[in-house]
Amino acid sequence: MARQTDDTTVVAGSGGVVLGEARTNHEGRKALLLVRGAEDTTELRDLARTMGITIVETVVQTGREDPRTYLGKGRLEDITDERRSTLPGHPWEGVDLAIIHTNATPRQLVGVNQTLGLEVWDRVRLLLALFTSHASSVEARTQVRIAQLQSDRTILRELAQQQTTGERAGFGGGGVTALQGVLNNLNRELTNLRRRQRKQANAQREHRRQRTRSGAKTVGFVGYTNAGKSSLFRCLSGKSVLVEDQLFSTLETTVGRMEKSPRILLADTIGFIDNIPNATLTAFKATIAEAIDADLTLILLDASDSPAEVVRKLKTTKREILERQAGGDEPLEGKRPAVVLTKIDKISEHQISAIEGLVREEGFSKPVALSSVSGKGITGLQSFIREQLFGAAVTVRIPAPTSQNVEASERVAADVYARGMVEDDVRSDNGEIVMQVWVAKACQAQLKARWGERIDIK
Ligand SMILES: Nc1nc2c(ncn2[C@@H]2O[C@H](COP(=O)(O)OP(=O)(O)OP(=O)(O)O)[C@@H](O)[C@H]2O)c(=O)[nH]1
Ligand SMILES: [Mg+2]
Repeated sequence: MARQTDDTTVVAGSGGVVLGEARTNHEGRKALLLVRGAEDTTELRDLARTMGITIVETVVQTGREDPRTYLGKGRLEDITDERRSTLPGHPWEGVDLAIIHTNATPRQLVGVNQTLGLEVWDRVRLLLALFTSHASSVEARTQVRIAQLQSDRTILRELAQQQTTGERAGFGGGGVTALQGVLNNLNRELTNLRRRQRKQANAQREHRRQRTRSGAKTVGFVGYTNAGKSSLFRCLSGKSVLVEDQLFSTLETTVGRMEKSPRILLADTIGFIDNIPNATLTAFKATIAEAIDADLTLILLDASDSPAEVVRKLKTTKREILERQAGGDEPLEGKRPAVVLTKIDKISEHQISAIEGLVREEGFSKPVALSSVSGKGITGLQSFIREQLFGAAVTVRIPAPTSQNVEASERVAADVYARGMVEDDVRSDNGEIVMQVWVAKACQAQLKARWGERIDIK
């Protein structure tokens, strides 16, 4: 999708709400942040910083949002005047972007763009730009592009609407027909991308099915962006994935085996963020599915967030999982997600217990608390995962074979491997086998029924 065609990159009208496959690197850009009322802008600033964009000034206007221009026409005109009169060295010099703090309507995006003559983003367009610059796999690029085209389409429709009602002059001189042409191209690309995404999702589902058939179990990591999912994944799998102190470093799902437990697969995936419109979120559903439809879903919470924030994120994540399970085609048969508290090296024991209490109040069992940096709690989590998936560990003893059944021991051992997860396998000279195995109660019963005297499970 590095391809850049004239028909997808569209600068709408003068100044331009830039649509389509525009630049992917925004490092070094300067922006004005437009805020209505007393809103907390921390998250948006973090997102901008992640992309290397400097917010040179925050323009705040009290009162209610203007449906057409967000800040109000007067205020926008003041900004334009100030921009025109900036002298060299002024902080506004080189500003080529205005960011609306919240999710704006297409009408507001077009309105602000027309008055300021600057490229305009709202929160969603900022997220999409960030996703675009972080997307490295075909899967991630496909979903990001779908989300972006959907968002562009709403703006094109707004422009078409304004033309029809005479609010706006022709589009790039070509009028309604040119605009329709652009919309048609966009729709065609969307159809192709959706087909591709369906294929990818089917292939992914087939992979999952094969893994299940081979007896492997999957653990999915779900949580907000920056919760520490990739760090934990790296800790448990030894596989290197991108870990960064920035939002949305991970955009696709990586599956790896848990170290020393080859039959346990871990799925690291994209994180959540608040207030993403459904249309945008839908594009990422296939990716998150891997983690949510897992045999065991772990909700990761950054324990160094404030307690109120931890609870809020837990509630949202839980709701997302339940919604997804209800709407999914593979119901989870009563599998309950478990909670993991991350980054406990950053807080005190006292704070950890307080957060554990809050998690339990939300109806979860005691969370596993750990740090991927200090390593504390990691073995605890490994045991927890094995126990959840395979039941408690048992000692399986296969007595030395008698002269009548020389091969039998190997057959029994192979069956144990097939049903459970063998951690330790000691073979004595006389042919006796003793293994440590994580195996579900039902499978233990099957083993006993099948092999009788030839197996001993404790
Ligand atoms: N102190 C401390 N920092 C951690 C720990 N785990 C992760 N971090 C840091 O938190 C930041 C985010 O970690 P990631 O593992 O990339 O988080 P993520 O959930 O995969 O984030 P996205 O992929 O962006 O959604 C990084 O700077 C990590 O170094 C931990 O246990 N302790
Ligand atoms: Mg990650």
